[in-house]
Amino acid sequence: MRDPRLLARLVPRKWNVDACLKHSNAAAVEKNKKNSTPACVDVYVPASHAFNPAVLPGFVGLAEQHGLKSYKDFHRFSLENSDQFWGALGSAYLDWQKDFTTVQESNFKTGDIKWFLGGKLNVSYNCLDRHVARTPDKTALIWEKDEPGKEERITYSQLLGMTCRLANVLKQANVKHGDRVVIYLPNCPLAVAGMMACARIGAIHSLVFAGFSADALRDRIQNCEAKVVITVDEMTRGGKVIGLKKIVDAAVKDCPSVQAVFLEQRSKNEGKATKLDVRLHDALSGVDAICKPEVMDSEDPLFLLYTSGSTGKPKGLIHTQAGYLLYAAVTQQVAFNYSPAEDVFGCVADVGWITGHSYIVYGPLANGGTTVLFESTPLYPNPSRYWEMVERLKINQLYLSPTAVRSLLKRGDEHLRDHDLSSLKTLGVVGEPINHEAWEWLYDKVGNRKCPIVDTYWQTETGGVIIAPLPADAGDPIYPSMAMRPFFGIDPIIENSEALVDHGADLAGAIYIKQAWPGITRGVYGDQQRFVETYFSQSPGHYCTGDGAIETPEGYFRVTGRTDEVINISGHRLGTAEIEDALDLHDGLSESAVISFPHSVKGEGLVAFVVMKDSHAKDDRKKIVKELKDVIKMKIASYAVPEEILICQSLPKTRSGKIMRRILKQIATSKTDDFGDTSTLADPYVLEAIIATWSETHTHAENTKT
Ligand code: 6R9
Repeated sequence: MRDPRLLARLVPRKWNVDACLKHSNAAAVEKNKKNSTPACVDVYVPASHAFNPAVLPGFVGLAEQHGLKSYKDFHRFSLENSDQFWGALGSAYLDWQKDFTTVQESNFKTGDIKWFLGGKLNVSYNCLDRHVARTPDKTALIWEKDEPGKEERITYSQLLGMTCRLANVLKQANVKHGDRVVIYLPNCPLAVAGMMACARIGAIHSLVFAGFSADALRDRIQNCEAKVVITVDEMTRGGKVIGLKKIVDAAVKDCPSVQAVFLEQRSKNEGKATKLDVRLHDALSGVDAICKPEVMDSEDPLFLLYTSGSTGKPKGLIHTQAGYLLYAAVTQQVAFNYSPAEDVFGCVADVGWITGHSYIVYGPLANGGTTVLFESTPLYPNPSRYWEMVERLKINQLYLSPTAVRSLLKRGDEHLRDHDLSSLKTLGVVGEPINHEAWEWLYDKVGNRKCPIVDTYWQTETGGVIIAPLPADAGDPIYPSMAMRPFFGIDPIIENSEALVDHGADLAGAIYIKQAWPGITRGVYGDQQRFVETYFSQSPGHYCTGDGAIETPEGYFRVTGRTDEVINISGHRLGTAEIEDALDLHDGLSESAVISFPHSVKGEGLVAFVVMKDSHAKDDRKKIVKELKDVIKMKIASYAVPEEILICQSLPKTRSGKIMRRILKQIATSKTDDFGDTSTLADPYVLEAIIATWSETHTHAENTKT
C-alpha cells in the first residue's frame, strides 16, 4: 500500500508521483517513493530568464554598492533593508517632481501604510510623457478588437494626446483632484486614456468590469459617489453585440452623485439620449491636446477597485500613486522577464480586474513597453484565437488564466497546429491554482518546452505579483503548479501549521505576509475598520491573505486556495485543490470543483462537480464515477473519496473565471432558495442545469439535513 503521506506531499515528490502515475511509469513511482530528488521534473530557469540586475537602474546601483549578484542576494537584502531597497528603486525608476523624504511608514497592527512620503509626482507623466520625450512613435497599445486581423496600433504620443484631451473634457465637467470617475468600458484605448486622464488631473478612477449588471454598477457608483461615468454605447464580444449604455442608464437612475455620462459612439444607431449624456466625439474635438499634469502626493489615491469579500457587499480597495506604480512596473519587468525595448506583452485579462490594471496598463506603460488590449474571447472565432493572435502580433509574454488554459486543452491540440508560437518567451497564469495537466499542456504544447511558466500568485489587495517562479537564478527549479518564490520585499510565512504530520517536511497552513511592500492596498474606501478587521486582526502584525499554502523545506510556495475551502474530514485536513488535482489524473477530466457539506459522522463530506472533455462526454457515467473515485483512493486515501461525484456540462464561474464554490455548496446542501449575490456569475443558466442534474442523481439526502 502506498504511503498516503508521501502521496499527499505536493512538491517536489507529489509532483513526481503524479507525473509518473500519469505516464504509468511504475519504475519511476518506485524510484520517487524512495528518493526525494526530482526525477520527472526537468524545468529549470534558463540563463536567458535569470535575474539580471542590469534590467533597472535601481538594481544596478544596489548591486554595485552592496555586492549583490543573484536573486537570492537581492531578496535577502530587500527584506533586511527594505527602505534602502525600495528607496533606491523608487528614486532611480520613477520621475519625481519633488523627491520623497521618507521611504515608508508602515504599521501592520493599525493598517496605516504609507510609502515615499513627501514625494510629488504624476503617474500619467511617468507612463506617457517621459516616453514620448524619447520614443514618441513607439507603439504603446495594440488594440486587438473582437474581429481578428483588425488590430489598431496607438503610439505613445497618440495616447498622450488622447489622454490630455480627455483630461481637459473631465476638467470642463468640473472633475477635480480627488473626485471619483467610474469607467465602464471593455478593453479599448478609451479605457486606458480614461485611467491616464484621471491620473493626470488627480481624479480617482474606478473601473467596473463591463459585464457587471446594472445593479452591480449602481452599487459601486453609489459607494464611491462618482461624479461622472465614461462608457460606450455598445461593444462586441465573441461576435455578440452588448449594449452598455442601457445598463449605465439603468444604473445611474439611482445615483444622484453622477453629473455626466461621457459616451463613445461605436454604432450607427443613435439610441436614446438622456440629459446626462455628453458625446465624447464632440467634446474631445473641442478641447486642447495639452494638459499640464497635476502635482500629486505619493499617497494620494490613484484608483479604487471593488472586490468581493467573504461577507458583505463588495469593498472598494484603495491603491495610491507612487508605491503602486513602482511595484506594478518592477514586477511586470522581472517576474515576466520583460524587455520593454523589444517585447510585446500580451495580458489577456480584462482592464476591469486588477490584472488588467497592473499588467495591461500601469506596469507596461510605466516601463515604456508595448501592451496588447485584447477585446475578444479565447474561443472567438474559434479555439485558435490566442495562437493566431500570438503569431500575428508576435507576442513575447502571454499572461492568461488557468480556466482559459483548461478550456483550450479540452478542445484538443489541433487548434495549435499551423501556428508559429516561436515569439513566446514567457507564459504566465494567475487567478486560481493551476492543475498539473493544464500546466504541462501549456509548457509542452504552447511553450514548446522552452518558455518558463510563471504561476503568479497575488490579489487585488497586493497590487502586483507577490510570489512567482521568476525572478530566480539560472538553473533554479520551477515546479509545475507552484508559485514558488517570494518577490523582492515579500516575506511570507505559513501560520497554524498543524499539518506537519500530514505533509511530511512541508508546512501547510494559512499564508501571511510579515512586512509591507509598496504595492499593498492602503484601505477599504469609506470603511477603514473593515480593512483592519479583514486583513490585520487574525495575526496581529501580519497581513492576512486569506489563502492557504504549502511551503517546502526549500522555501517554495504552492498556493492551495482560500482558507475557507479547507476541508476537515474525520480530522484530516484536505485542500479542495488537492482533491481536484487527484481527479485531474483522469485523462477524460476537463475540470472539477470539490466542495464540502456538513456530515453527521465525519464532520464534513465531499461532493465533486466534474466536467468531462468532449472526447469522454458519451462514456458510461457510472464507469467514469468509479474511475474518478479510484484515482482519489489511489492518489490520497479512501477518506478523501467524495460521497457524490456529479458530472455536469459546465461549472458556475465568475466573469473572471473563478468557480463559485459557495453556490455549489448551496446546491449540495439543498439550500437553493436564495443564492445571495450572483452578480458576478458569468452564465446564470449554468445553475439551472446543475440543480437539475443534482436532483436527478443525488443520494445523500440524510446527510444534508443538518
Ligand atoms: C490577481 C487576482 C485573488 C485570489 C487569491 C487566490 C487566487 C490568484 C493565484 C491564486 C493560486 C495563483 N489566486 N493567483 N491561487 N495560485 N497563482 O486573481 O486577484 O481577483 O483579487 O483574486 O485569487 O485565492 O486570494 P483577485
